[in-house]
Amino acid sequence: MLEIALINGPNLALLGRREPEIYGDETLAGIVSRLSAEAEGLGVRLSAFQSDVEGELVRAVGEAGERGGGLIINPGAYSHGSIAILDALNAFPGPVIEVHISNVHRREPFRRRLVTAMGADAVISGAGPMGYSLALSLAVNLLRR
Ligand code: CA2
Repeated sequence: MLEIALINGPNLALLGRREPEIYGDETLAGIVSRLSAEAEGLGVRLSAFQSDVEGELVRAVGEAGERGGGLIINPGAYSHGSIAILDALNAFPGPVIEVHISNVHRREPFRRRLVTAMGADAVISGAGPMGYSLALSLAVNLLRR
């Protein structure tokens, strides 16, 4: 069965607990269980990983690449500066969709620079937690193309 890896970066474990006006009120566990059900409906398997540590995210991208399939990643604040994550995304063999829950273009200017997005096939920003569902459907579509 095809696998889609969902990787979330720093502070995303706080989802649903603080700043709901920016990030919505769904918890990360809620997003993962909703997405797992959606993945099952699409005939793919979802794996999920979250870390606040850059190196662990790099490793998780590499390991997902070894398993094959697609990748949905929200690198959190590392999106704005991590060349290590960018390099890992560039080495990922399958489709990569970068998700930002908030519209980074409507926030502080430093959030507009998306370093890691150079390694993504598509970027979804500002769709709220629903952005993960859009990314799942796109990743599956790209994998089956
Ligand atoms: O919009 C996004 O998804 C971001 O990747 C979220 C990052 C932020 O640094 C990026 O610029 C945009 C921050 C994630 C922090 O998540 C929190 C969730 C709830 C409460 C506090 C932080």
